[in-house]
This record gives sequence, structure tokens and C-alpha cells, in this order.
Amino acid sequence: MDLPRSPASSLQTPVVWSPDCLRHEPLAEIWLGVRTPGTEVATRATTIRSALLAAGASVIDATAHDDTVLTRVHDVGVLEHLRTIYPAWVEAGLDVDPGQDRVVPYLFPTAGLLGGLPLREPVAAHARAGLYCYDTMTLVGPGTWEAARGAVDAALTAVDLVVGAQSRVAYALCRPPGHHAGRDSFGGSCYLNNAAVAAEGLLAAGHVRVAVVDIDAHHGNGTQSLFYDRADIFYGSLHVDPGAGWFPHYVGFADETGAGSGAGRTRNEPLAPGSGDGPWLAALDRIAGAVSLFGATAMVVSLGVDAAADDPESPLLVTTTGYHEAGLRLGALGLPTVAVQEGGYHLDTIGELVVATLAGLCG
Ligand code: SP5
Ligand code: ZN
Repeated sequence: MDLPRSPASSLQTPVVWSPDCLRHEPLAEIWLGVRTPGTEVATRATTIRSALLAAGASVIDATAHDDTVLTRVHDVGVLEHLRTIYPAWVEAGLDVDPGQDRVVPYLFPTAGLLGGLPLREPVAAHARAGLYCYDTMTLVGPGTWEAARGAVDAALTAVDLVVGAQSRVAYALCRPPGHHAGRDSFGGSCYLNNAAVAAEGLLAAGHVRVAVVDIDAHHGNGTQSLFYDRADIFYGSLHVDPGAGWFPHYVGFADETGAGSGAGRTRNEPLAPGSGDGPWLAALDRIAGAVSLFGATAMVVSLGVDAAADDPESPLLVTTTGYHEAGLRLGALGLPTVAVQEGGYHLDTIGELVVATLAGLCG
């Protein structure tokens, strides 16, 4: 396929990133009790960045933004937790005894444990580790907070570019990703919900109806939960069927369509494992149609490229041409658009997948 290469046809989308995003080093994921290598590695971001530069994109540093928009998305409690839990872990000596160099919860205060009693805030770091976090795959280390906060700044800087009409489309090279993080919860390699922050940023800047279109291979349970009862934000996602054994397992089914004043403003398109460009693009078209009916004035694209055929974290079989086509079809909506990086774990192809999608998005 034809991708922009020469300066004459260089990628028009401005790329925003923060060097702080490299400071998160998860090292591992505890998968079924087994310590496995981390998949959400810093090299993902540098690989994507190199491919974008090679395609002629201009890369700019994120500018610092205060917590005004961030606290519209997340409770202060989880922000404080992410900022302080690793230092508390080390202060408690848990990196030496038992010798765990990352924050890993062992007990989660689920509804069944609490039995209706109010949630207390334990003092011990090894007990606190289970607050807010909902899996054992999303470890916190020395640079995790700085990286997650840098990703939020990148998303908000991309919003500034679109709102200021410097560009119809802007891309935030966020890492760690965000769409699995909820108001007071984190997991799925996500800590702060960059796409949700972008959506709230667009509203704060005067947009009245924002659509979030999530093309990551996994359902964005965090984004869905944040906006489930909202009339002003539409959430649409196409993803591998969580009922077929894929993360996040409990959320992302077709009968989840919103609640209260958000009724009808959530749209899920679960896809069978093995689905390729045909069914994936057909599902995207249904979501794009819903975005048009909703009357969005701006769009956020949760741009995960892990639906690609070679990706180790999903069984979908989308091609680079498929991702380019998805970009074209979303771009054809003509909306001011902020694209935010989510997943994508096959280092040999993530760069070309992101370039292909953005080339489509900006026409
Ligand atoms: C943002 C994003 O794409 N998050 C994906 C989170 C899904 N992770 C669940 C992984 C489940 C098991 N994977 C086995 C690999 C063991 N290292
Ligand atoms: Zn994913």
C-alpha cells in the first residue's frame, strides 16, 4: 500500500509526546500467579515515534497542564494512590522482604470481602496495594506516576492543537495507555484514562457532543464506565468478544448500551476471535453511523493497534490496509479529532500500523 514517505507527502498529523512516558518500566505482569515479562514496554513508544518521524510527521513535546480536566475524570484518591504507593512500598521495605520490586496487590477489597461495610483505608503498603487496582497485571514502579501524568499532558496538548484549529487531527503518543482505567480504578496496563481526559478537555473547550471511538482490540471498560450515564459523550468500541475468553472478560457486551441520560449512547461491537478486515470494518461502519446520528461535534479515537494480525495480545487479524481504511472512514466524518495511543504490542509492525491509521484519519 501507498504510505507517505517523501517530504512532499509527509504525514500532516501533529504528534505530541512526553519524554516522561518512557519512565514507566512495568518489568512484569503477574499472570495467573506467574511472573511473566511486561508487554507494555517503553520501546513501544520510541518505535512508534521513529516511524512517525520517518513518515515526515512533526513531533512536539507536551506542555504541562494542571489537574482541572484530570480531576473531572478521576477521583483524587486514585491520583494520590498512584503518586504515593511506590515510595510507600519501598519505605516499607517490600522490595527487599519479600523482594518484590514493583507494587503488586495480593488482596482486593471486593464487595464480597466488605459485606456491605464501608471501605477502610489501611495504613500498611502491602494492604493499600489492592485499593483502586483490579488486576495483577498492572504494576506500579518508580516512574509510573510521572509517565501516566506525562501521557495526560500529551492528550491535553493534542486537544489544545485541535481546539486552537492548528490542525483538524492531532495525535497523542500516550504511554502507558488508558482506556481500562475508570474513575477510581486502574488495570489492564492502564493507570490514567488519557482518552477520557481528551474527551473532557474537548467539552471544557466548548464542544457540546463528543464521540469516543475505541478501535483497540480490547474493550475500553474504563472509558465506558466513566461515560455510561452521560448524554454529552458517546462511547463506541469494536473489540474481541470478552465472552470468548478475552480481557476484560466481564464488560464489553453488545447489550451494554448506556444508562439514565446516557441510554443509547454506548455501543459495543464484540467480534469473534479470528475476525479480520471484513467484519472489523463492518463493525467500524456501524459505530461511525452511530457517531453521525449522535451529532458529535468532536471525536476522540482510542487508537490501539493490537487488533493487528501479528499482535500477541489479541486474536483479531486486521491488516495494515485495514487500519488505514479505518482511518479513512473515521476521517470522512470530518470532525475535529484527537487520536490517543492505546495498545499495540508487536514491535515490528506497531509503527507502520499507527502511521497507516493517521494517514487515513487526516485524509
Ligand atoms: C491497553 C491494552 O491493550 N491493554 C490490554 C490488557 C490486556 N492484558 C491482558 C493479558 C492477558 C494475558 N496475556 C498473557 C501475556 C502474559 N504476559
Ligand atoms: Zn488492547
